[in-house]
Amino acid sequence: MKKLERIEKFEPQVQIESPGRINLIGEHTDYNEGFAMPTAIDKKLRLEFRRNDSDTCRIYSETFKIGFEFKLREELERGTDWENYILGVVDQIQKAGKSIGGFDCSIHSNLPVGAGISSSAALECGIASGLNELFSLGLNSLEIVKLSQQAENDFVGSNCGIMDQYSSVFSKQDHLILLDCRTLDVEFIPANFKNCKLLLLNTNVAHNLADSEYNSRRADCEKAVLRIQKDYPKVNALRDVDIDTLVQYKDRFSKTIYQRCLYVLEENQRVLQAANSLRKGNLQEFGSFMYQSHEGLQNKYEVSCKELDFLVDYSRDKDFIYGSRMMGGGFGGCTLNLIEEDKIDNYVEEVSSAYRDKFNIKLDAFSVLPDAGTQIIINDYRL
Ligand code: GAF
Repeated sequence: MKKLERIEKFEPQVQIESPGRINLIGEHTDYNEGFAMPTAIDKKLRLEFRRNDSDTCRIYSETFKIGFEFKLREELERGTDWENYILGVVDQIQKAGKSIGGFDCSIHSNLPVGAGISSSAALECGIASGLNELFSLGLNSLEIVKLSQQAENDFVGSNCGIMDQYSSVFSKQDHLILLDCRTLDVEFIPANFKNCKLLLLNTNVAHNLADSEYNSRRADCEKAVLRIQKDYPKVNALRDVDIDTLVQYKDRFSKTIYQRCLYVLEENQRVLQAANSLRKGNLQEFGSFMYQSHEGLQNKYEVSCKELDFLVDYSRDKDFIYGSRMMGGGFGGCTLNLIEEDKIDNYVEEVSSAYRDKFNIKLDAFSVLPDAGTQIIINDYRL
């Protein structure tokens, strides 16, 4: 593996737009085969590809001015975090018995990294989609999603669920996905937020427990399922457990494990209730589920952090904010806020200054729109 200082400008043969995602509600439910409500957003990567008729792959981020190159071989060497998202996809493609040649890829981004809006899934799915087109691999969209998730599980070492990759690929403009993470059945719910907008407040912190704690939350849930299965063999995931059944384990599980499971069961219910609120157009009610979700993540699932809690608490007495919660895996990243549009500027100014006073950290704020998943542009006259 070699660092790359720059890449020659080239006419792309394939271009891909690969978006980040938000999740309205349903956090840490995907790997428990439950429900979530994500959508892709109008912040994305643009990846340009061309074949280079060699066995060398060159990847360069025009935005961050970093790059690397590697040679195609059976056993790929591991690199740094962002390199591994790419290498992991190439590795999965090879393991699927598909053959690719050398390629050049340059990447432009307006997607903040480490903000919990899944720049990693955008990168994995963007690379997988681009190589699929460039080398006619014949993968369908669901195969791209699963291969990208597997790349993250195997190569990067994060046992993530399917939500991020699924929404990055399959979203529809101006809609939210009510996603059943077990069956992958979806309902596209119109994102009718009336006079409100979705505002992200980026704490600009990324506590480094994130990966290990994420994997240990998942392991806790799986341990609980194994125990419940002994009495209820049909239980395959927390999705199959109802709250009355869980209560029977209150004294048999540690308090921590019991609380983790309770959070997941409650969050699954909240997603379905919140979907109803949206269908009825009741944004206040929808927002109250966002606050409940945050409380569960903070106190039962314990994946929040003081910076996220501060931002959610700060919003509570503002009648123009209907809901606020941490988003994504946790331990940093963004809060998602459902806020009346004409109040955004003043609120951002106020909360930024309170956040700076408290933590001496600059807050970043940006509103996002639900947008379409992966877009593919093929300049096939060159292929
Ligand atoms: C991360 C993971 F990648 C998702 O699969 C999901 O579990 C999320 O955290 C929490 O809801 O984004």
